[in-house]
Amino acid sequence: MTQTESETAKQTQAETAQENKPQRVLVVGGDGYCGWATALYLSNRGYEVAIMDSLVRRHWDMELCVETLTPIAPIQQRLQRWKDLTGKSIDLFVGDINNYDFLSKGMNQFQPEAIVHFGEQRSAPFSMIDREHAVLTQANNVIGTLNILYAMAQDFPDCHLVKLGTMGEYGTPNIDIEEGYIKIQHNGREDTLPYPKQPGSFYHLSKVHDSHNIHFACKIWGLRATDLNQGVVYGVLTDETGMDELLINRLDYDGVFGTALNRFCIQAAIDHPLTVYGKGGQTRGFLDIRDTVRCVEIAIANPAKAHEFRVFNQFTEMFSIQDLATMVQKAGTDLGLKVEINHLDNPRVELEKHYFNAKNTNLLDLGLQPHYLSDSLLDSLLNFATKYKHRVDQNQILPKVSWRR
Ligand code: NAD
Ligand code: USQ
Repeated sequence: MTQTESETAKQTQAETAQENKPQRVLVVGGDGYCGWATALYLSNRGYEVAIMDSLVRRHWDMELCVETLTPIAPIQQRLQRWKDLTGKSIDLFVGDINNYDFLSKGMNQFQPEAIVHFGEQRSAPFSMIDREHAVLTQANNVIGTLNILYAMAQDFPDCHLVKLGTMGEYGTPNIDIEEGYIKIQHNGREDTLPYPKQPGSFYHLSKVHDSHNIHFACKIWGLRATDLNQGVVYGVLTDETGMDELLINRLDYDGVFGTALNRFCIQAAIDHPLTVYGKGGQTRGFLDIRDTVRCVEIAIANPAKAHEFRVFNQFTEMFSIQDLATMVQKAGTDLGLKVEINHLDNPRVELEKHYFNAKNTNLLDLGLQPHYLSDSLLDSLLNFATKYKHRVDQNQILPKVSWRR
């Protein structure tokens, strides 16, 4: 072999090793509901994963005197159990991404090729409690994301940011909802522009502010980012979190952090009437947590290009709240539960009857095979809720936060 041939062979070997090297993914917010399931899923799929989390969500739970239905172990114990079971290590960085020094040091230590950013205050009712909670939500979310953008621009310009946004950024317009952008003709001219945003809480607004900041950073610094506008997530078990009691995921049912379908299943399990707010005609996009983790992997495996700010609507089905309540009632009755539906005065200011037709083809085109809401999933969620129903605090079921002043 000539010297040139041997150098070429070495280079090819190095390139192959590089290609086969597991991708390093930093999961910010990896101690939370979506983040924990995603971190384990990616680790199981061969990615090198690190979790960065301030554990502030556990602190907010304590402040509100609420607890997940499922007893979740401390993050260090969770990770040790994962390692014992699978032999796979997940690095842990405990700290607040609002602290730029902490964030930048952690990123430089781990050297991420992709960052999945779940690390925000994610409850609409929490953000509407009072001025302090609105400010906390927007400061926590907007500054954290801005810090990530600066850290990427400074040291990791090729890293791909996969950011969790929300379908709630769009609100409920009387036209079809596109994926991030809309073609508009105006006075004889045409442009493709960011889709208009009409969010319904200070939390949802924080996501809109994030989206604008990320879009701008991609434009001026050439960063690459995918905004996953996720709908309401339901379910609790994934292949990984179901492996062991110590790996169990959180399942919120309280009036602040609990979300619609999960709440309804737990209410049915404890014989509490389902809490439909107002007429229940509010329609939203929903998805199974097993699809959340897969969507994130799809986004990582198909990265955005430099300068690109890509938006995927991440949900698999649309339901009205009344539809969901009726489905839970039927599934519960079949299991021998007595399930009533209550229509409460709506604590939120939102349309209870409206047009809602959102596009969601981007992730499907990249290979997402959805888990649709089924009787068997509802059965398993109801059985799961029944197993842990002794942990329910009945005082935390009814909504206590009002949007009105
Ligand atoms: P979660 O509250 O269970 O988890 C969020 C995690 O982020 C927590 O562990 C928290 O400690 C951490 N965190 C918050 N602020 C942080 C900070 N400044 N620094 C470091 N860590 C911080 O929430 P979730 O339900 O897993 O949601 C995750 C993301 O997905 C959020 O951005 C949310 O807006 C989005 N999302 C969630 C849903 C849903 O139905 N759960 C739907 C759509 C979008
Ligand atoms: N609702 C009820 N009864 C309940 C709870 C909720 O009728 O007991 C109604 C609400 O009024 C609302 C709808 O159900 O119309 C959804 O409320 P939710 O609490 O399930 O979800 P939401 O506040 O929108 O927030 C959740 C997550 C958030 C995410 C969002 C996605 O907490 O992080 O961004 O879902 S989306 O809804 O698509 O914006």
